[in-house]
Amino acid sequence: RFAFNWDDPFLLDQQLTEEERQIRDAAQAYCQDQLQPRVLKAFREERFDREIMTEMGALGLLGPTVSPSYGGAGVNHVAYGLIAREVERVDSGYRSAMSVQSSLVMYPIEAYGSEAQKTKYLPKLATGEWIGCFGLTEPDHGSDPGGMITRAEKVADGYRLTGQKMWITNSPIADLAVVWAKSDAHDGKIRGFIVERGTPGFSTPEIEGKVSLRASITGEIVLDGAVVPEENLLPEAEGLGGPFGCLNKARYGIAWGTMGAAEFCWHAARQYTLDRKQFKRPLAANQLIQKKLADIQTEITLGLQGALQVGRLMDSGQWAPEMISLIKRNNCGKALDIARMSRDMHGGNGISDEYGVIRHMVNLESVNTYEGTHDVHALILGRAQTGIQAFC
Ligand code: TGC
Ligand code: FAD
Repeated sequence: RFAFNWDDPFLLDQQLTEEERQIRDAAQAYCQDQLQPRVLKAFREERFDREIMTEMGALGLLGPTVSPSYGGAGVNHVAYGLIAREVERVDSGYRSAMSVQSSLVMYPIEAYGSEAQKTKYLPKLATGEWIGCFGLTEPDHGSDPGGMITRAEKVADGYRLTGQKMWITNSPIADLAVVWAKSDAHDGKIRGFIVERGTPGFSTPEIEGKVSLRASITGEIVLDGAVVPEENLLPEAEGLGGPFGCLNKARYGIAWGTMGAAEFCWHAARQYTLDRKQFKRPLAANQLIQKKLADIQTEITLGLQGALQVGRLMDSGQWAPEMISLIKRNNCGKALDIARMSRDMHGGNGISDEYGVIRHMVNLESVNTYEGTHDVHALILGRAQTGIQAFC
């Protein structure tokens, strides 16, 4: 009889290449040695340590799919997913910082930027010397970014940007922002602009009091007539396809990342219920507990297998955005259910931040909402199979 591996039932490890395993192991060692010991305090104090970005940069974890000519590691999508899984095993907030920098800042500069923009920005972003943020959401336009009111007006020396972006990961500490605005000079079409810190009229007030993702820093972007030079327009992106192209990459990473958070909760619940005795025997001896563990194991195994398959399809150029909606939606939703279940299996201890599970649970509430809510991805999938657009 072939041995069953309880924590890797479908032998995911065996489906990876040697290089992918090495990248996963290096990311895991950093995350467990350097991030895990910091996260409790960071979450309690609602604090993001700036040096995490330079540490990640030194290990090649920022913009890992970006070409080495611009400072990236040039690895495949599966390796990027494996990194996201290891970072989010510690905290979704750390994965947020990493994936915004990689997929929402470095990717658009590489995919839509001029040669001068790539040379100027990507190497500094890859090392973490510079931090970037991505401004799409507005106070009155979240799920419906096409309704944005931020405007770019052509002026002699470039573009004047006016508007407000809301809920922007990394913005208070960002050295540059990739901002999406409707441009008068381009028939009102959405265009992307690189706005550097220090530009008059550009400010990034912090949003405080988050109950979720407290180890990640979030803010607004206020554009009060901020003028950027002509060369800061991303030349190769026009329309909503520009920001959505970046979201495809980030949503894919989230599908892997959430499985890392779920795995943390699973392993914690298994160990806790093996160790804790009630009614003179381990909690894990009860059928109800074992059913929960079986459900968790099943969902994580299937979720990881789905993420791996979509990664392989992305690497071979056979992917569609709807595949990403499917795994982003399912893996976020399942991870949130698993974190809640794990919290419950820890009893009263489960509400203490010392055990980590309630931190993952509240973090995953944000992850289920950002990058397209759970229901918005259902509507994308509903449209794809009925041909009927339900959201407007
Ligand atoms: P729709 O008519 O569907 O499409 C408009 C144009 O965009 C193109 N497009 C895509 N292109 C590439 N990839 C995709 N996934 C695409 N989806 C759409 C489409 O082909 C079309 O192009 P064209 O040339 O024909 O004009 O647009 P809609 O306005 O009806 O869209 C509706 C909907 C619901 C699908 C969309 O608006 C949506 O996805 N909403 C969710 C918004 C969202 O995800 N926001 C994320 C903000 S960033 C963030 O949350 C970062 S958190 C990061 C962290 O901390 O980790
Ligand atoms: P709404 O769109 O108002 O949705 C509210 C509810 O209504 C949801 O349940 C939604 O599913 C539902 N709903 C909406 N439309 C429909 C419909 N047509 N049919 C049925 N139900 C519908 N954005 C950025 O641009 N950059 C970032 O870096 C970034 N980071 C973020 C970090 C955090 C911590 C958070 C919480 C958000 C972040 N966001 C960012 C914003 C995020 O993408 C939005 O919050 C998300 O897209 C949802 O938009 P909303 O909050 O306006 O909710």
